[in-house]
Amino acid sequence: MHNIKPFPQPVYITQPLLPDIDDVKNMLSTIWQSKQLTNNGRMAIQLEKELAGFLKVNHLSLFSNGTVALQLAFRVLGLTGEVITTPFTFAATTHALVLNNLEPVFCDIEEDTFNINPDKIEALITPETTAILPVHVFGTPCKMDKIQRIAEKHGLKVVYDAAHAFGVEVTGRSIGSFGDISMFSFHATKIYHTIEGGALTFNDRHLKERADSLRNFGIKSEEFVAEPGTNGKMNELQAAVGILLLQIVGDEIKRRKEITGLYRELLKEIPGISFYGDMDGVTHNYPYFVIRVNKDYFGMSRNELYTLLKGYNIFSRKYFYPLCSQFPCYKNLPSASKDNLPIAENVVEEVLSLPLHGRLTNEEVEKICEIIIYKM
Ligand code: T4K
Repeated sequence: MHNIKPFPQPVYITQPLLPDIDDVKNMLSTIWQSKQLTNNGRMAIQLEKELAGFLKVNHLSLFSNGTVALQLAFRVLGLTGEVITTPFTFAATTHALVLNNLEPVFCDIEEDTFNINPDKIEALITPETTAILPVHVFGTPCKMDKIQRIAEKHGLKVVYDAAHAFGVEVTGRSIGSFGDISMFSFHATKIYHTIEGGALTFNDRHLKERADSLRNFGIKSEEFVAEPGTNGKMNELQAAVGILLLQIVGDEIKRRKEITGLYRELLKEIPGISFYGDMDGVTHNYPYFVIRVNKDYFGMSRNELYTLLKGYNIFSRKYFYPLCSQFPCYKNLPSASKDNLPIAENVVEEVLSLPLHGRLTNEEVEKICEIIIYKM
Protein backbone atom coordinates (compact mmCIF):
# COMPACT_ATOMS: atom_id res chain seq x y z
CA MET A 1 0.00 0.00 0.00
CA HIS A 2 2.62 2.54 1.08
CA ASN A 3 5.57 1.76 -1.11
CA ILE A 4 8.16 4.26 0.13
CA LYS A 5 11.65 4.08 -1.32
CA PRO A 6 14.76 5.11 0.63
CA PHE A 7 16.13 8.57 -0.12
CA PRO A 8 18.71 8.31 -2.92
CA GLN A 9 21.10 10.58 -1.00
CA PRO A 10 21.58 10.61 2.79
CA VAL A 11 19.33 13.05 4.63
CA TYR A 12 21.35 14.34 7.56
CA ILE A 13 20.15 16.04 10.71
CA THR A 14 21.56 19.25 9.31
CA GLN A 15 23.35 20.75 6.35
CA PRO A 16 25.35 23.95 6.73
CA LEU A 17 24.04 27.29 5.55
CA LEU A 18 26.52 28.42 2.87
CA PRO A 19 27.24 31.89 1.54
CA ASP A 20 27.37 32.54 -2.21
CA ILE A 21 30.75 31.25 -3.41
CA ASP A 22 31.46 34.42 -5.43
CA ASP A 23 30.92 36.52 -2.31
CA VAL A 24 33.38 34.29 -0.47
CA LYS A 25 35.93 34.73 -3.26
CA ASN A 26 35.59 38.51 -2.99
CA MET A 27 36.12 38.36 0.75
CA LEU A 28 39.15 36.11 0.28
CA SER A 29 40.65 38.52 -2.18
CA THR A 30 40.26 41.36 0.35
CA ILE A 31 41.96 39.22 3.01
CA TRP A 32 44.76 38.22 0.59
CA GLN A 33 45.43 41.84 -0.25
CA SER A 34 45.53 42.84 3.41
CA LYS A 35 47.88 39.97 4.37
CA GLN A 36 46.25 40.00 7.81
CA LEU A 37 45.02 36.44 8.33
CA THR A 38 44.32 36.41 12.06
CA ASN A 39 45.02 38.19 15.39
CA ASN A 40 42.00 40.49 15.56
CA GLY A 41 42.06 41.59 11.94
CA ARG A 42 39.61 43.77 10.06
CA MET A 43 37.04 41.03 9.41
CA ALA A 44 36.99 39.89 13.04
CA ILE A 45 36.58 43.44 14.31
CA GLN A 46 33.73 44.06 11.84
CA LEU A 47 31.96 40.80 12.72
CA GLU A 48 32.24 41.42 16.45
CA LYS A 49 30.52 44.77 16.00
CA GLU A 50 27.82 43.46 13.65
CA LEU A 51 27.03 40.47 15.85
CA ALA A 52 26.70 42.57 18.99
CA GLY A 53 24.10 44.62 17.10
CA PHE A 54 22.32 41.61 15.62
CA LEU A 55 22.14 39.82 18.96
CA LYS A 56 21.25 43.04 20.83
CA VAL A 57 23.95 42.59 23.47
CA ASN A 58 26.17 45.19 25.11
CA HIS A 59 29.51 43.45 24.55
CA LEU A 60 30.63 40.48 22.51
CA SER A 61 33.96 38.67 21.95
CA LEU A 62 34.65 36.18 19.16
CA PHE A 63 36.51 32.90 19.65
CA SER A 64 37.88 30.08 17.52
CA ASN A 65 35.09 27.80 18.78
CA GLY A 66 32.38 27.61 21.42
CA THR A 67 34.23 25.21 23.71
CA VAL A 68 37.26 27.46 24.10
CA ALA A 69 34.90 30.39 24.65
CA LEU A 70 33.13 28.53 27.47
CA GLN A 71 36.39 27.53 29.12
CA LEU A 72 37.56 31.13 29.07
CA ALA A 73 34.24 32.36 30.47
CA PHE A 74 34.95 30.40 33.66
CA ARG A 75 38.47 31.85 33.79
CA VAL A 76 37.16 35.38 33.29
CA LEU A 77 34.88 34.96 36.31
CA GLY A 78 37.59 33.26 38.39
CA LEU A 79 35.40 30.27 39.21
CA THR A 80 36.61 27.56 41.59
CA GLY A 81 35.12 24.48 43.26
CA GLU A 82 31.73 23.21 42.12
CA VAL A 83 29.40 24.37 39.35
CA ILE A 84 25.78 23.22 39.11
CA THR A 85 24.85 22.19 35.58
CA THR A 86 22.64 19.95 33.46
CA PRO A 87 23.54 16.42 32.33
CA PHE A 88 21.30 16.76 29.22
CA THR A 89 23.70 18.59 26.92
CA PHE A 90 26.55 18.11 24.47
CA ALA A 91 29.80 16.78 25.96
CA ALA A 92 31.50 20.17 25.60
CA THR A 93 29.45 21.77 28.41
CA THR A 94 30.68 19.39 31.11
CA HIS A 95 34.17 18.96 29.64
CA ALA A 96 34.73 22.73 29.65
CA LEU A 97 34.21 22.72 33.43
CA VAL A 98 36.48 19.77 34.10
CA LEU A 99 39.23 21.15 31.85
CA ASN A 100 39.15 24.20 34.14
CA ASN A 101 39.49 22.03 37.28
CA LEU A 102 35.87 22.70 38.21
CA GLU A 103 33.62 19.91 39.48
CA PRO A 104 30.32 19.50 37.63
CA VAL A 105 27.35 18.94 39.93
CA PHE A 106 24.49 17.53 37.88
CA CYS A 107 20.97 18.83 38.47
CA ASP A 108 17.86 17.19 37.01
CA ILE A 109 15.93 18.73 34.12
CA GLU A 110 12.34 19.82 33.49
CA GLU A 111 10.02 17.42 31.72
CA ASP A 112 8.58 20.09 29.41
CA THR A 113 11.67 22.09 28.36
CA PHE A 114 14.53 19.58 28.89
CA ASN A 115 16.38 22.46 30.62
CA ILE A 116 17.84 22.51 34.14
CA ASN A 117 15.08 22.50 36.76
CA PRO A 118 15.58 25.63 38.90
CA ASP A 119 13.51 24.13 41.71
CA LYS A 120 16.19 21.47 42.18
CA ILE A 121 19.23 23.76 42.18
CA GLU A 122 19.23 25.02 45.78
CA ALA A 123 19.45 21.55 47.30
CA LEU A 124 22.73 21.02 45.41
CA ILE A 125 24.47 24.18 46.65
CA THR A 126 27.40 23.62 49.02
CA PRO A 127 30.07 25.98 50.41
CA GLU A 128 32.17 24.98 47.35
CA THR A 129 29.59 26.11 44.77
CA THR A 130 30.62 29.18 42.81
CA ALA A 131 28.33 29.17 39.77
CA ILE A 132 25.39 27.77 37.84
CA LEU A 133 25.88 26.66 34.22
CA PRO A 134 22.46 26.17 32.58
CA VAL A 135 22.06 25.31 28.89
CA HIS A 136 19.26 26.66 26.68
CA VAL A 137 18.86 23.18 25.22
CA PHE A 138 17.62 23.12 21.61
CA GLY A 139 17.30 26.91 21.85
CA THR A 140 14.52 26.79 24.46
CA PRO A 141 15.10 29.51 27.07
CA CYS A 142 15.78 28.43 30.64
CA LYS A 143 13.82 29.94 33.55
CA MET A 144 16.26 32.85 33.80
CA ASP A 145 14.38 34.84 36.45
CA LYS A 146 14.29 31.94 38.92
CA ILE A 147 17.93 31.06 38.24
CA GLN A 148 19.02 34.68 38.75
CA ARG A 149 17.16 34.89 42.08
CA ILE A 150 18.89 31.74 43.34
CA ALA A 151 22.28 33.02 42.15
CA GLU A 152 21.84 36.37 43.91
CA LYS A 153 20.61 34.77 47.12
CA HIS A 154 23.70 32.51 47.31
CA GLY A 155 26.28 34.82 45.72
CA LEU A 156 26.81 32.63 42.65
CA LYS A 157 27.75 33.53 39.07
CA VAL A 158 25.61 32.40 36.13
CA VAL A 159 27.14 31.36 32.81
CA TYR A 160 24.64 30.33 30.13
CA ASP A 161 25.57 27.81 27.48
CA ALA A 162 23.57 29.42 24.65
CA ALA A 163 25.27 27.29 21.96
CA HIS A 164 21.86 26.56 20.38
CA ALA A 165 20.15 29.86 21.07
CA PHE A 166 21.41 32.23 18.36
CA GLY A 167 18.84 35.00 17.86
CA VAL A 168 16.43 33.81 20.57
CA GLU A 169 14.66 36.60 22.45
CA VAL A 170 12.41 36.65 25.49
CA THR A 171 9.88 39.47 25.46
CA GLY A 172 12.17 41.34 23.08
CA ARG A 173 15.27 40.87 25.23
CA SER A 174 18.26 38.98 23.83
CA ILE A 175 18.90 35.58 25.34
CA GLY A 176 22.56 36.65 25.48
CA SER A 177 21.85 39.44 27.94
CA PHE A 178 20.95 37.18 30.91
CA GLY A 179 23.36 36.05 33.61
CA ASP A 180 27.01 37.11 33.81
CA ILE A 181 28.17 35.61 30.51
CA SER A 182 26.54 33.64 27.67
CA MET A 183 28.33 31.43 25.16
CA PHE A 184 27.19 30.96 21.55
CA SER A 185 28.59 28.28 19.23
CA PHE A 186 29.16 29.09 15.57
CA HIS A 187 29.98 25.55 14.52
CA ALA A 188 29.06 24.49 10.96
CA THR A 189 26.13 22.46 12.31
CA LYS A 190 24.52 25.53 13.88
CA ILE A 191 21.89 27.83 12.35
CA TYR A 192 24.47 30.59 12.15
CA HIS A 193 28.12 29.64 11.85
CA THR A 194 31.66 30.66 11.02
CA ILE A 195 32.66 27.07 10.07
CA GLU A 196 34.13 26.72 13.57
CA GLY A 197 33.65 29.59 15.96
CA GLY A 198 31.97 30.95 19.02
CA ALA A 199 31.26 34.05 21.06
CA LEU A 200 30.83 35.24 24.61
CA THR A 201 28.38 38.02 25.41
CA PHE A 202 28.57 40.28 28.44
CA ASN A 203 26.80 43.20 30.07
CA ASP A 204 30.01 44.26 31.84
CA ARG A 205 32.72 45.77 29.61
CA HIS A 206 35.47 44.70 32.02
CA LEU A 207 34.57 41.05 31.50
CA LYS A 208 34.96 41.48 27.74
CA GLU A 209 38.36 43.13 28.17
CA ARG A 210 39.54 40.20 30.29
CA ALA A 211 38.18 37.64 27.78
CA ASP A 212 39.90 39.43 24.90
CA SER A 213 43.20 39.25 26.74
CA LEU A 214 42.78 35.57 27.71
CA ARG A 215 42.02 34.52 24.10
CA ASN A 216 45.35 36.07 23.06
CA PHE A 217 47.75 34.42 25.55
CA GLY A 218 47.18 37.14 28.20
CA ILE A 219 49.34 39.47 26.12
CA LYS A 220 48.82 43.14 26.96
CA SER A 221 51.64 44.59 24.86
CA GLU A 222 54.80 43.51 23.06
CA GLU A 223 56.70 43.43 26.32
CA PHE A 224 54.03 42.63 28.88
CA VAL A 225 52.21 39.32 29.38
CA ALA A 226 49.81 39.70 32.28
CA GLU A 227 48.51 36.17 32.90
CA PRO A 228 48.32 32.67 31.44
CA GLY A 229 45.98 32.84 28.46
CA THR A 230 45.42 30.60 25.49
CA ASN A 231 44.96 30.86 21.74
CA GLY A 232 41.23 31.30 21.25
CA LYS A 233 41.20 33.78 18.37
CA MET A 234 38.87 33.67 15.39
CA ASN A 235 40.78 33.96 12.11
CA GLU A 236 39.89 36.24 9.20
CA LEU A 237 38.49 33.50 6.94
CA GLN A 238 36.10 32.35 9.64
CA ALA A 239 35.05 35.94 10.29
CA ALA A 240 34.49 36.58 6.57
CA VAL A 241 32.10 33.64 6.35
CA GLY A 242 30.36 34.98 9.44
CA ILE A 243 29.90 38.43 7.91
CA LEU A 244 28.30 36.92 4.80
CA LEU A 245 26.05 34.53 6.70
CA LEU A 246 24.76 37.25 8.98
CA GLN A 247 23.07 38.70 5.89
CA ILE A 248 21.07 35.52 5.20
CA VAL A 249 20.58 33.87 8.59
CA GLY A 250 17.19 35.61 9.00
CA ASP A 251 15.86 33.73 5.94
CA GLU A 252 17.30 30.48 7.29
CA ILE A 253 15.38 30.90 10.55
CA LYS A 254 12.17 31.73 8.63
CA ARG A 255 12.47 28.57 6.53
CA ARG A 256 13.21 26.47 9.61
CA LYS A 257 10.09 27.88 11.25
CA GLU A 258 8.03 26.76 8.22
CA ILE A 259 9.52 23.26 8.31
CA THR A 260 8.93 23.01 12.05
CA GLY A 261 5.30 24.02 11.46
CA LEU A 262 4.97 21.29 8.83
CA TYR A 263 6.46 18.62 11.13
CA ARG A 264 4.14 19.73 13.95
CA GLU A 265 1.10 19.59 11.67
CA LEU A 266 1.91 16.17 10.21
CA LEU A 267 2.86 14.51 13.50
CA LYS A 268 0.31 16.17 15.79
CA GLU A 269 -2.05 13.26 16.17
CA ILE A 270 0.32 10.33 16.23
CA PRO A 271 -0.13 8.43 19.52
CA GLY A 272 3.14 8.17 21.42
CA ILE A 273 4.88 10.99 19.49
CA SER A 274 5.08 14.32 21.32
CA PHE A 275 7.01 17.57 20.90
CA TYR A 276 6.80 21.02 22.36
CA GLY A 277 5.34 24.10 20.73
CA ASP A 278 6.38 27.75 20.80
CA MET A 279 6.42 29.62 24.13
CA ASP A 280 4.49 32.83 24.74
CA GLY A 281 6.67 35.92 24.41
CA VAL A 282 9.63 33.99 22.98
CA THR A 283 11.18 34.57 19.56
CA HIS A 284 12.38 31.07 18.72
CA ASN A 285 15.16 30.10 16.30
CA TYR A 286 14.20 26.48 15.42
CA PRO A 287 17.62 24.81 15.62
CA TYR A 288 16.36 21.23 16.05
CA PHE A 289 13.04 19.41 15.68
CA VAL A 290 12.94 17.03 18.60
CA ILE A 291 10.29 14.39 19.14
CA ARG A 292 9.73 12.24 22.17
CA VAL A 293 8.81 8.62 21.49
CA ASN A 294 6.71 6.75 24.04
CA LYS A 295 7.03 3.09 23.15
CA ASP A 296 3.85 2.06 24.99
CA TYR A 297 1.68 4.31 22.81
CA PHE A 298 3.73 4.47 19.61
CA GLY A 299 4.44 0.74 19.50
CA MET A 300 8.11 1.28 18.70
CA SER A 301 10.96 2.57 20.85
CA ARG A 302 13.12 5.62 20.05
CA ASN A 303 16.00 3.31 19.14
CA GLU A 304 13.81 1.24 16.83
CA LEU A 305 12.56 4.37 15.10
CA TYR A 306 16.14 5.64 14.73
CA THR A 307 17.11 2.36 13.02
CA LEU A 308 13.99 2.36 10.84
CA LEU A 309 14.78 5.87 9.56
CA LYS A 310 18.39 4.89 8.89
CA GLY A 311 17.10 2.16 6.56
CA TYR A 312 15.57 4.95 4.49
CA ASN A 313 18.84 6.91 4.42
CA ILE A 314 17.57 9.35 7.07
CA PHE A 315 20.15 10.12 9.76
CA SER A 316 18.25 11.34 12.80
CA ARG A 317 20.24 11.88 16.02
CA LYS A 318 19.66 10.85 19.64
CA TYR A 319 20.83 14.23 21.00
CA PHE A 320 21.85 14.15 23.89
CA TYR A 321 22.24 10.45 24.50
CA PRO A 322 24.02 9.36 26.62
CA LEU A 323 23.69 11.95 29.37
CA CYS A 324 26.99 13.56 30.36
CA SER A 325 26.44 12.01 33.80
CA GLN A 326 26.55 8.57 32.15
CA PHE A 327 29.99 9.08 30.56
CA PRO A 328 32.60 6.76 32.15
CA CYS A 329 34.59 9.83 33.24
CA TYR A 330 31.65 11.35 35.18
CA LYS A 331 29.42 8.45 36.20
CA ASN A 332 31.05 8.10 39.63
CA LEU A 333 30.36 11.66 40.69
CA PRO A 334 27.81 11.69 43.55
CA SER A 335 25.41 13.90 41.55
CA ALA A 336 25.54 11.49 38.57
CA SER A 337 23.41 8.90 40.37
CA LYS A 338 20.17 7.85 38.69
CA ASP A 339 18.22 8.81 41.83
CA ASN A 340 19.37 12.40 41.44
CA LEU A 341 18.37 12.62 37.76
CA PRO A 342 15.10 10.70 37.26
CA ILE A 343 13.64 12.99 34.57
CA ALA A 344 16.87 13.28 32.57
CA GLU A 345 17.38 9.51 32.69
CA ASN A 346 13.90 9.00 31.26
CA VAL A 347 13.94 11.80 28.67
CA VAL A 348 17.29 10.74 27.21
CA GLU A 349 15.88 7.32 26.28
CA GLU A 350 12.99 8.85 24.33
CA VAL A 351 14.23 11.90 22.40
CA LEU A 352 15.04 11.93 18.71
CA SER A 353 16.11 14.93 16.61
CA LEU A 354 14.77 14.78 13.06
CA PRO A 355 16.45 16.45 10.04
CA LEU A 356 15.96 20.21 10.08
CA HIS A 357 17.70 22.81 7.95
CA GLY A 358 16.77 25.43 5.40
CA ARG A 359 17.56 23.31 2.34
CA LEU A 360 15.09 20.56 3.31
CA THR A 361 12.05 20.51 1.00
CA ASN A 362 8.44 20.09 2.10
CA GLU A 363 8.32 16.84 0.10
CA GLU A 364 11.26 15.47 2.06
CA VAL A 365 9.63 16.38 5.38
CA GLU A 366 6.35 14.79 4.24
CA LYS A 367 8.18 11.59 3.31
CA ILE A 368 10.03 11.46 6.66
CA CYS A 369 6.70 11.87 8.47
CA GLU A 370 5.03 9.23 6.33
CA ILE A 371 7.71 6.72 7.29
CA ILE A 372 7.18 7.58 10.96
CA ILE A 373 3.40 7.45 10.74
CA TYR A 374 3.22 4.13 8.91
CA LYS A 375 6.31 2.69 10.67
CA MET A 376 7.24 1.18 7.33
N1 T4K B 1 27.47 23.41 24.16
C1 T4K B 1 26.49 22.82 23.48
C2 T4K B 1 25.14 22.70 24.12
C3 T4K B 1 26.70 22.33 22.18
O1 T4K B 1 25.70 21.72 21.51
C4 T4K B 1 27.98 22.48 21.60
C5 T4K B 1 28.23 21.98 20.27
C6 T4K B 1 28.98 23.13 22.35
C7 T4K B 1 28.69 23.57 23.64
C8 T4K B 1 30.36 23.33 21.82
O2 T4K B 1 30.42 24.26 20.76
P1 T4K B 1 31.60 24.12 19.65
O3 T4K B 1 32.92 24.04 20.39
O4 T4K B 1 31.32 22.92 18.79
O5 T4K B 1 31.50 25.42 18.88
C9 T4K B 1 27.89 18.58 16.48
C10 T4K B 1 28.83 19.75 16.55
O6 T4K B 1 30.17 19.40 16.24
C11 T4K B 1 28.81 20.50 17.84
O7 T4K B 1 29.29 21.80 17.55
C12 T4K B 1 27.40 20.64 18.39
N2 T4K B 1 27.38 21.23 19.69
C13 T4K B 1 26.75 19.28 18.47
C14 T4K B 1 25.34 19.35 19.00
O8 T4K B 1 26.68 18.74 17.15
P2 T4K B 1 28.24 16.03 16.11
O9 T4K B 1 29.32 15.11 16.56
O10 T4K B 1 26.85 15.60 16.29
O11 T4K B 1 28.48 16.50 14.58
P3 T4K B 1 28.54 15.66 13.25
O12 T4K B 1 29.90 15.82 12.64
O13 T4K B 1 28.05 14.27 13.49
O14 T4K B 1 27.52 16.45 12.32
C15 T4K B 1 26.13 16.22 12.33
C16 T4K B 1 25.64 16.18 10.88
O15 T4K B 1 25.79 17.45 10.28
C17 T4K B 1 26.41 15.22 9.99
O16 T4K B 1 25.79 13.98 10.02
C18 T4K B 1 26.34 15.86 8.62
C19 T4K B 1 26.15 17.33 8.91
N3 T4K B 1 27.36 18.11 8.66
C20 T4K B 1 28.29 18.26 9.65
C21 T4K B 1 29.43 18.99 9.44
C22 T4K B 1 30.46 19.17 10.53
C23 T4K B 1 27.56 18.70 7.43
O17 T4K B 1 26.72 18.55 6.51
N4 T4K B 1 28.67 19.45 7.22
C24 T4K B 1 29.63 19.62 8.17
O18 T4K B 1 30.62 20.33 7.93
O19 T4K B 1 28.52 17.39 16.88
